Amino acid sequence: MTYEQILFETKEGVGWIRLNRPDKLNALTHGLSGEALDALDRCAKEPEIRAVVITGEGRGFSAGQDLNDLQSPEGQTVSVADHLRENYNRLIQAIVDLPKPVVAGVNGVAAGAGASLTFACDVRIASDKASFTQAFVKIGLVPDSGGNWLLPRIVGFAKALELSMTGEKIDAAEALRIGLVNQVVPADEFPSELESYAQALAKMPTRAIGATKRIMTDALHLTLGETLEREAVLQQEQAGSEDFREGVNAFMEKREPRFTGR
Ligand code: LHQ
Repeated sequence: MTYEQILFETKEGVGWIRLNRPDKLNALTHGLSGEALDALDRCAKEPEIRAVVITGEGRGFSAGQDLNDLQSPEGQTVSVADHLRENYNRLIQAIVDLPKPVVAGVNGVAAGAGASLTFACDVRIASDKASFTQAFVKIGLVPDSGGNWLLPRIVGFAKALELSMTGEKIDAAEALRIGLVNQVVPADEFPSELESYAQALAKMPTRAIGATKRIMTDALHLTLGETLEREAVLQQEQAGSEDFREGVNAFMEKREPRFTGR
């Protein structure tokens, strides 16, 4: 697939997905969602990719649904439910299911489904120019793209509900204070910090990270007993990995481990 609305490259173990409609603050279209989904699929399948970054070109991360793109190519108004099923639901599920770490590099404003996209990622690194708004309510909609499931799990129910009912735009400092982002970096250092962060993740034991992500997400709806059993099975799998052998050997030999993701 050739990409027109995203940029995609692989660099030193990191798959970079850059939303690329800067004039529209990377507002999401059907085309952009399809391209991002294709790129995520490549990131999942290509073994040399061991961490993924989703970020935005220009001054925005993503302004959410492109409000000019709610018609089919034939000019018909599309069913919103079908639009969500076909685009955002698949995108959010693909990020959460991807068995590798996914970092949102939040360079600027993230609104509506654009904000949900960052919530689906495992880590949010923000520029001090970033902001977040659950913009849905401002146009008479409910949060979508997993916002009702993901945001309360990140910041807690009360804050998630408040942000969703008011649509208030919060800046990076407030996002850090409420635990919505993991780190805030000055805008001029943001590209290099984001790259270093992602490269460090790409050198870690990828399989263990993928499994951690999976079990912690599953544990949200499991009992303690079920989780303990799931841990036993998953740990057995990890114990057969090359990275486990390397990790233990490196510890014994008092040297830095060289993980390969196998
Ligand atoms: C945009 C957009 C945009 C098009 C800025 N579309 N052009 C799912 C299924 C079906 C239905 C609908 O929704 C959904 C899920 C959703 O995501 S709903 C939420 C949709 N998003 C919004 O309602 C956010 C609308 N945008 C804004 O509130 C502001 O633009 C934010 C707060 C994001 C940024 O404000 P500013 O920094 O002041 O920038 P701006 O407003 O001046 O925008 C810059 C340009 O981007 C401007 O174009 P122009 O040609 O005038 O320079 C905007 O029209 C365009 N743009 N968001 N969603």
